Amino acid sequence: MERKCLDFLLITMMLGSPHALQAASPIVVSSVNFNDSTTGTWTQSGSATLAYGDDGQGGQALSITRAADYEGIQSPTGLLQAGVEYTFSMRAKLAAGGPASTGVRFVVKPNYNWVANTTINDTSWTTISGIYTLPAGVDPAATQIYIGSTDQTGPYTILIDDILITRPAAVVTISSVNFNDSTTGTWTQSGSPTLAYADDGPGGQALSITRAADYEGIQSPTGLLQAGVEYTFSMRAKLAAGGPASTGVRFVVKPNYNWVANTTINDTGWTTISGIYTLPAGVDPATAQIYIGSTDQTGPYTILIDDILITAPDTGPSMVTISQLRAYPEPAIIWAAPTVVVVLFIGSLFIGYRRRRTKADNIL
Ligand SMILES: [Ca+2]
Ligand SMILES: [Ca+2]
Repeated sequence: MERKCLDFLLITMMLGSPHALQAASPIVVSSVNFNDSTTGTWTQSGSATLAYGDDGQGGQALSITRAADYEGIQSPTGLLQAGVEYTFSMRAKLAAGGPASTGVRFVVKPNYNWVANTTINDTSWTTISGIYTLPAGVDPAATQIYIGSTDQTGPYTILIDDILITRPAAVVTISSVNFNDSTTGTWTQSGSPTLAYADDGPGGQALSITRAADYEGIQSPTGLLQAGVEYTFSMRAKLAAGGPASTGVRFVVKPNYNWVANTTINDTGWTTISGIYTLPAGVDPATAQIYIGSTDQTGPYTILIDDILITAPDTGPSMVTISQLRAYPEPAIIWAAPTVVVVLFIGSLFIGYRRRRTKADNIL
């Protein structure tokens, strides 16, 4: 009974965060440049002879004299997590006096997956780069990356530099509309355009907006944005055939009518429109609203819009909306106080802050 009276925002504290994660600026997982004549957090693999030499850019590179394909250096274990797409890169070169070319790659244990296998030579540095996601069922704690190289007729020496493992930064999806269900989702009509749905190319629907004024199209709910947060706005847009050959399309944020990511689109292909935005100081977040604006031409014309996505950096504990909560099994309240409530879901622990109920809220 008590539970039905609760009205709170929840913050995910442990597992099972229900918000989507999207790519943003990358986070460095491991970086070794050898300039301090150490292998950093990486360690020797096998019985290679390790030394340091000129890296050609004012620092040091690692020299690996190796007699087997696994000999060189290896990362700490447990560097990688499941379900994350990592980017691996390094520079490599053969030392003079050995084979003229060989294959070099990253190898990920325990499955010995090769990543970015690349032929290098003894004349210049080659950048080796590839992406990798742990296979299903692999225990992330058991994973380890080493540098592998192709066996030749005898031992030989490779030079390695600038090992860099990155992962996408986690972001929270604030608003996402793909129109595939022939609705505008949580967004609503702005002005008096004619809205319709059309083929989006990848097998779904896009929104067709026939508009006669620069503000006509669709708009977000109000109160989507918070002060002091850098949001990324993106969408795809295209002009319908038979209208102008190009026009400007952007996001516009009220109440200050800030333009975000103003981009010229055409009627031949989809253009991705993307930009970052932070509410100006002094704007009441509750009044902020995003709409899609477009440049007036000589008369009304039609634009196609798809894949609107508003994201914010995931700063760790994050807000969960009531509608997301309702997708969870019955929660169990394990502790509550006037302003804080702790709720246990299956596999997840949440701490929420009670707030005043508003008309728009759904009650659990
Ligand atoms: Ca270096
Ligand atoms: Ca779509």
